[in-house]
Amino acid sequence: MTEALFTPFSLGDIAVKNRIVMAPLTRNRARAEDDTPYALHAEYYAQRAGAGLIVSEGTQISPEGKGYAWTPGIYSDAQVAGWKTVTEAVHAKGGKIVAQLWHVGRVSHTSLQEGGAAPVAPSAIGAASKTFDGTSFVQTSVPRALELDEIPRIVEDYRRAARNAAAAGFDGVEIHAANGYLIDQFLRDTSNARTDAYGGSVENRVRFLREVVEAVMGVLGAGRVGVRLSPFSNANNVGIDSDTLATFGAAIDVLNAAGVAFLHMVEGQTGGPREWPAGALEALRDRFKGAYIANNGYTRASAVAAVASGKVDLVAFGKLYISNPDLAERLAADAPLNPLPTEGLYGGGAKGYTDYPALSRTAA
Ligand code: 8OZ
Repeated sequence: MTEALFTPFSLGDIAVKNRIVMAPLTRNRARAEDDTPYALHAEYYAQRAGAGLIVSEGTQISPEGKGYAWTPGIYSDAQVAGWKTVTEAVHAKGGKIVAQLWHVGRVSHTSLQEGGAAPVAPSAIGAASKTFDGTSFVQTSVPRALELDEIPRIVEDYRRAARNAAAAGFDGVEIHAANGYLIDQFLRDTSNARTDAYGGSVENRVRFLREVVEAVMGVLGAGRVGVRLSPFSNANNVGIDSDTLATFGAAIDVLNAAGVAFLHMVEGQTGGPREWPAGALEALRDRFKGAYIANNGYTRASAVAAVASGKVDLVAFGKLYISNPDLAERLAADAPLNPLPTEGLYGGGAKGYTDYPALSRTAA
């Protein structure tokens, strides 16, 4: 029998050939002069088009949204042209790909910001986290708090990014609201100390998420928009909200009201232990009405079981997709996997990026 993991599905208006998702992976290989993806990226993503859905690496919606050296953007015409070569290559191989829209907020450094400016965040609270400035890992800079009248400008940056994603031929977008970046910084009371309409109560802290979702949906339609959350993760030292279930329950209610196509959940600590207070993940998962993509430490067996349970619609694999370009095909064949990579993760060129072997037809 065919396990449900290998059967087609529709996330809103995005029809996929299987339930295997390539998770977003920051690889820091954009062209240094203009943060643009190019032919190398097209080859990399096309190699991975056996996934039902690819979520692109985080792509900054504006220069201000950048937090690391050599991450790609989606705000300039050159970037749109670069991404177009990527989406065409993926589509030519029968894959689907959404753009992950990213603003890092405070997880940045003055050396990465235009004019050496301070990064922006809901509040002027620094994160005990590091970023990569192109030479070394450096402590992130203390941000400045956004003025109330600047927030609409950032929402507009998301709207422009959504238009650009459509122009570049993406099948949709994933709004990155996880891992301690800007939207997550607004959600949590550890990083948001605002006293205006965007801080304080849970309703106020989910306001920015709602406005971003509505702006992006207005461009693409809700059926092509998803959101990534990581309620139990302390990624980038964002801090654990004082009432995770209330805050993220309200965030999920925003997604339900908007009718977004999918929720992509980092289950537990990002890239770490699958830990959460008993029942809390399940409560949030079951609260969401659209397609649920589970992520974090899944194996073939646990992914098969999760989708078979009917509680999970798709499973996203990150690390395994680095060294197994044909991961979906290997899982379907129950074939051996290449070992996890130990170098070449961030920065560089083809080495450790597009040079991982696929199974030969005969071996399969
Ligand atoms: C690893 C290195 C840099 C960025 C995330 C976008 O955690 C990232 C990221 C991961 O969501």
